[in-house]
Amino acid sequence: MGKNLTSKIIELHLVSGKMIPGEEIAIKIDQTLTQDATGTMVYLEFEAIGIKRVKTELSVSYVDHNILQTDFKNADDHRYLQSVAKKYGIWFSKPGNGICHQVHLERFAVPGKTLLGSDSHTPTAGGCGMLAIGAGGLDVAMAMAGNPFYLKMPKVVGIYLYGKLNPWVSARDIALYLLSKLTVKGGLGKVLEYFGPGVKELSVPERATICNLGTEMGATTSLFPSDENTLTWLKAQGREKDFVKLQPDENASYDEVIEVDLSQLEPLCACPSSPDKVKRVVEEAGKPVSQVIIGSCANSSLKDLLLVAKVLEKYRVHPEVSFEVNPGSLQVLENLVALSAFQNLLKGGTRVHQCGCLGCIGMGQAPPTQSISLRTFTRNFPGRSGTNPDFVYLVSPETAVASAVKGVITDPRELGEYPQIKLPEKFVINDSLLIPPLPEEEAQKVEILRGPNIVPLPYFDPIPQDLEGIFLLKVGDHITTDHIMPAGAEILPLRSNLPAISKYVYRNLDPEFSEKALKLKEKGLAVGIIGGENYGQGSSREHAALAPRFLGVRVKLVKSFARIHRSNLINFGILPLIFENKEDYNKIEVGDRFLIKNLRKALENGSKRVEISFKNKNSIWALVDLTEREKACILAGSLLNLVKEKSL
Ligand code: MIC
Ligand code: SF4
Repeated sequence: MGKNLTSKIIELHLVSGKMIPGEEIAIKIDQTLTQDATGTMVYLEFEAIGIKRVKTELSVSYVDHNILQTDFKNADDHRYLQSVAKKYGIWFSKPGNGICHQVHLERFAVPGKTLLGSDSHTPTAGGCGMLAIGAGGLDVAMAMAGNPFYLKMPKVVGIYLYGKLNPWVSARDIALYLLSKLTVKGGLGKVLEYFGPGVKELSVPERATICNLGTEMGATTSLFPSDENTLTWLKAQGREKDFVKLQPDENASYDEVIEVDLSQLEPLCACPSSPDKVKRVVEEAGKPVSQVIIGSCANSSLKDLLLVAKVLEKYRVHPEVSFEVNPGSLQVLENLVALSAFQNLLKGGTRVHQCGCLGCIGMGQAPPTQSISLRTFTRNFPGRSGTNPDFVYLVSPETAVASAVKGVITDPRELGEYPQIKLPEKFVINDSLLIPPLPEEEAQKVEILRGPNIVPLPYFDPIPQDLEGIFLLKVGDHITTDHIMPAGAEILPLRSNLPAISKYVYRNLDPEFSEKALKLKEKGLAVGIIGGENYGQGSSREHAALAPRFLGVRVKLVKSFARIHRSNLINFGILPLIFENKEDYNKIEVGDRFLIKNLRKALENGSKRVEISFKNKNSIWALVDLTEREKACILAGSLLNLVKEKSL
């Protein structure tokens, strides 16, 4: 049997380990990206590692999330990030230049290279044939310092595409279809690799939409081959020199194959409040909508906005609807203008925002109470929009604009003939908001600019021999990092201030959590959390590990973990345990006092299970599924401690 493309790229980057699914491997990282909301912490960590200049081929620091400057905090972060980029040899993408994943696809993605990003949607670059993986900030800082990235060798699922999409059905619908099959955890431990005759029907930005949404399936990453369409994209970007043809072998083997007949798909939507609550748009049709937004790293490319502009050539936005556009990048915006399509957006009744994440992460654009908001965003987790409860649907740009003009959820096929969209052979390119790295000599002289909200990381103590504490919170399945560490305009500016942001941990599940946890910490007791399946799905934010750790959380006992969150827990010394017997979940209550005796010894001796005993009930067993490297990290208290111990 031949090799699939994922294995080929991994093989070329393999630093250690065997490429057997489930085994730990380490791969060389060629490029990194950070965004501002995770980036300040990444660079504080990078500074703590103490390297003079990044060791990657290319590293980019984007500012796209925290772009509302309601006081000094976000502005100080931007200034800090720019000065760090200058000092350490990093590209800097200024606020207004666009969403990291869209800009990376346009200006930097290279087929066959590896990319590690401190954002869960980093796999978007898989649309350009890159092996692009989302990770916690510390892993990205380590990669910038020249270390390999450790992960479990994923299974490779081949997604065989054939047939042709019908008019008004688009890349988003392919992803929604897969979400309906795989659900938010179906991709765990897997790479989704697309192949088959249907691949050539999709342009790079369409492929990027599909790869982007693989994150919502829990996939490690998603990947398309690099072919004629990739060359067309790179040529349009003036980057044909970056092109390499990459294909799986003819008879490539996959761990599993899913077939998708593109011609059978129809417009789909993800209903409130999970990306996998997928229905046909016709099933929801007729419900009034108050807000419709085109944006996010999933669906705000030039093709998406040209489609919207074409529709608005003929129709006007319904008077009861706020129709908003957040262009994915400055390049998208500038090309819309150059192609005279921008005018149609304005004439049709669009409210245009700056390029960036905005409402996707609750930075503005909260919808009105008890009303439906349709978005081409990535996730519709409860309350993420900023309004609580919210009723957010995820849809294609086609469905979004059709609903915006009709005022009710509408199957876009009702709009009649599908407009012809042609992307320019050469995009207008303007890199004026993209600052290249300084030469080394000049860079050394740069002073890093900090503001009062940028607080250095505290010391995290090693795990004790006997871990004694209280289970302070019990949650169900599919808890997201938005539940653990909410985002939004109020909280995001605190990303570089751990003591301040930790006050919001689990805020929507238990408003008093942080106070209660700190009290236990003062008494010398550890805090434990009980969770269900796929615990920690969603974003890569390491604050969802860091902030609980700051509050004294030392152990999380769940049925299963999402990949990035699990790594973040380990990086910051929180012990991830799995119920040996899932039924035991029902036996533990909030407030139970627990003891794990001789924990250090158990970890040092390589025990695969530990006993958790209670004062008032029978003890239970939990699985310790940690590699040697991960164990060392937990014992040291954090990966940073470990790195420092090693360099002494
Ligand atoms: C998200 O979409 O949830 C974010 C905001 O981009 C996060 C990163 C963050 O929390 O800063 C992600 O997806 O990793
Ligand atoms: Fe930004 Fe939303 Fe994409 Fe996250 S998912 S990077 S918040 S646009």
